[in-house]
Amino acid sequence: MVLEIFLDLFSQPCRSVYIFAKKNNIQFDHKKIVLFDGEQYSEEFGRINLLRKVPAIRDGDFGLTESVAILMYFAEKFHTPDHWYPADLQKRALVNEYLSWQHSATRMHAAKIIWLKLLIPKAMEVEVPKDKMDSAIENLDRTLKQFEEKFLQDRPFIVGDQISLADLVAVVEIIQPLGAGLDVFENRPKLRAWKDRVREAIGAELFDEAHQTILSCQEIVETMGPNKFGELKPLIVKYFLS
Ligand SMILES: N[C@@H](CCC(=O)N[C@@H](CS)C(=O)NCC(=O)O)C(=O)O
Repeated sequence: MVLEIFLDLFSQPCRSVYIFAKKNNIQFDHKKIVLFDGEQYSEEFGRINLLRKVPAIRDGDFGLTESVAILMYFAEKFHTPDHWYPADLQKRALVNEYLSWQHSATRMHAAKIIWLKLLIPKAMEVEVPKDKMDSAIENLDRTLKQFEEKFLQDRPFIVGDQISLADLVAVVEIIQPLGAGLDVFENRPKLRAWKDRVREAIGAELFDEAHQTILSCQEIVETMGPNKFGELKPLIVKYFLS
């Protein structure tokens, strides 16, 4: 049975799984889930992931969710080149260190920007108080500084000279604010140079294809009808603004 991967490329964790699978020639059936249309709440998708989140996979009878777990499963199952998830104990520990840190840092703070700067004000037409936006930017700035100083230092990639799962998971998150028009690479030459190296290591064509949806997000929002997000709107607004 062919491997099925459930994805919406608007989502950062989905992009990491998509890029990793494509880059490593892993054959899969791409099941598209449109989050903006609430497809994660369908009965059918509930059978794939009770948590109603993408990415998720079905590999025969086996189901798995959580991008980091999926990436590690692919690395082991398909014996991808060692640099992605090194066998060396300490190198692997450094990849794990970043993957553990990012949940409450890059993931949390970069993801927030697109909601506060674009989706809530433009797609939901709800005003975002200035102090909320300012504090989100402050948190992102602090996180990116920590990323550069602790995880990147003066190395080409997070774990030395070659790209690993840590760089892949990092880059998809760090790019997300660009979708709302916030260029995180401006005035951050070290971060930009790292992003360019990651893009080159992945391959520009695949990298750009995977990021096409998020980088067109401002245009996508323009074409959305007034009732986008429907009954989820109050929940989303409460989550981000209260
Ligand atoms: N920790 C999970 C996060 C997955 C996640 O938050 N996915 C979001 C898109 S980025 C989602 O599916 N959201 C749908 C919803 O919450 O309704 C992972 O890394 O896979």
